Amino acid sequence: DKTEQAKKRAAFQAVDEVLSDRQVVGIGSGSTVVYAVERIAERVRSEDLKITCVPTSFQARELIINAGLQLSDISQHSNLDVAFDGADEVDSKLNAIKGGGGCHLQEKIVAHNAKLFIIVADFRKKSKFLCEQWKRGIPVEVLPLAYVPVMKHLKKLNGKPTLRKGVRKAGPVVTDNGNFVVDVDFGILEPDKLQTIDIAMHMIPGVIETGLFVGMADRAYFGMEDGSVVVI
Ligand code: DER
Repeated sequence: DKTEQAKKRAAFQAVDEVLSDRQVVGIGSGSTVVYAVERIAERVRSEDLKITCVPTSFQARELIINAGLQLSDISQHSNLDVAFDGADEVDSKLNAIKGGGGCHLQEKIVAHNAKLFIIVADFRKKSKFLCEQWKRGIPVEVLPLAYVPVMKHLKKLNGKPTLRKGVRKAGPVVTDNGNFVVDVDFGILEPDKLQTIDIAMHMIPGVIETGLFVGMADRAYFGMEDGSVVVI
């Protein structure tokens, strides 16, 4: 369908333009990055590239293994050449909301330690401001024992926090790191407000990481509905 084709075109173009031999590559989480891994594996085989992959989640680790790519970790490769990842929404200044899949903690660590952080997404993620289209709030990874006071402090920041519940699992979602996810709605977020909100959330003891990727992305590839790919 249109969205899957858009994801694939964005991911393939990003990999074709950025991937080169002997790189250490961060592999993000979600459904769009699946196409990036598909293209990386294709190029590794056809061009005999030496690529080392660092995962950002259990899902990413499985993707790397199943694609037959070289698996490593952030301890052995803490200076990545590039990280490819999806996003829930990207604004015109390349700020992003991530964590829709509950994997933003490891994604942010990998993105922060990559020379180039590349977002691949479909047209639904391209916005002027954050939370214009993405209406599920900012994902925040929270220490389980502290989630009640953390929710209280997020409300004091004028956020509307919701503990993310499992779908086919009773009780809250538990991340790959054993923590909870709280989604916080702050309404539409202009770029110049993001840093302040991100820092304020980080100051709450028990908040482990937020899904606000402020000024972290170097480039974003969007697969558009008309079949084109827009790069910002
Ligand atoms: O959870 C995440 O951060 C994912 O990268 C998510 O934001 C993108 O998932 P998608 O590619 O399935 O839309």
